[in-house]
Amino acid sequence: MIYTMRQSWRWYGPNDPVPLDYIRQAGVTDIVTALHHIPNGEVWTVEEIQKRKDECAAKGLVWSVVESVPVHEHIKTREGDYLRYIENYKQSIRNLAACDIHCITYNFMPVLDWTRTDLSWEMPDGSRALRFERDAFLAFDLFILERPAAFSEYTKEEIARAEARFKAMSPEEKQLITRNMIAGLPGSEESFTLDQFRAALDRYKGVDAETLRANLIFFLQQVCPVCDEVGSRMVIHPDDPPYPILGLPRVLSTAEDFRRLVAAVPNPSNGLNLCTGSFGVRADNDLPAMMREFGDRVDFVHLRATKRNALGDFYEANLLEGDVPVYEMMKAVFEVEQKRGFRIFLRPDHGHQMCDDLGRRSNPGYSCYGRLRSLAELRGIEHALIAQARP
Ligand code: CS2
Ligand code: MN
Repeated sequence: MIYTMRQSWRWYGPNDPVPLDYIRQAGVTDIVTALHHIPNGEVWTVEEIQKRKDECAAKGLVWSVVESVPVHEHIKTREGDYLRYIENYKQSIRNLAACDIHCITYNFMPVLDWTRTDLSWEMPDGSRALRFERDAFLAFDLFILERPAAFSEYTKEEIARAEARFKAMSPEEKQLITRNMIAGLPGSEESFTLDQFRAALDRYKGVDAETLRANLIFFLQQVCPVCDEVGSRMVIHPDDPPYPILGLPRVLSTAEDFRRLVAAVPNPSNGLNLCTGSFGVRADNDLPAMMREFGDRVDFVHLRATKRNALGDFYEANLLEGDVPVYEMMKAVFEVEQKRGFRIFLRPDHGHQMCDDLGRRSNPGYSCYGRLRSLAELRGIEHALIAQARP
């Protein structure tokens, strides 16, 4: 028997411009979604979960992965009502298991989920990509957000470059970058005004990386026993980008970060969502090696390729043209699957806006054709791996 990837696709629910009918035609079997309408910290009830499951089932699709049950900010800083939020989280885990959903994605990034300066960067072929431009990001941090500590965190040269970048920005560009940074990308359930954003950052003043790590460990020590009991797994999504930004601490950017997490919480339910696009922004992350090392705990993989330059900018490239060794990665996934006798959930992560995606509303990164293109390429690679594995 050959174990192959469980082809999955992220769907934002009934408001997603890419409907289930299209997703079905993409040929996937499994849906990755979340109950985005339930406020962060509240319990996901069996009724609400089942309702969403039924919607998927009506189209012949199975909701099997949650991305994400959001972790309330108070759990990350361990203050306020955090114990109640953890109890609620446990209840959501039990309720999801009751509906036969056992793979739960989450992240532990303070304040912001993923961050990009440009959501519609034109590629030479006319398609549009997500991009992180370091000078523009610094310009936002120093001269729009005006975060006081920022001036001591960057070098003189960086500040000078950011200032030049800022001065060259039109009012529209300033507005757009502000919106991209704080208005909330899909998946992040939070959006802010500049003042609210400053207040949210301020809440992390006394929280350094070791404190945040301790808070993550505490959280997992509470929820993992529940997962072990009901046969579920928490899979953490890496930081994006995988280094500190805006003075915020980071705890899941490298292989060593996950190693430390497993050492602290060895429960089998402590798992990883290996997102190649996020980890791949760092040249020191060896993705296939990470897949092999952590394979027993990786139930969910995001495939996407970023392309970085020496300045610290990166953009989301065509799947096979970025810095991510996609073939080697797929090979590692395939090997782990045979070793475990387990089919890993795998989805194309962000794709370009291309063809009919252009000029249509879509959640940034989650257009239809761009992801179809990546999925087709991934399938091709797996198809070849299967052929080679046959006796
Ligand atoms: C993003 C994130 O990289 C990604 O897939 O879409 O929003 C991701 O879903 C979360 O960080 C997971 O908790
Ligand atoms: Mn991802």
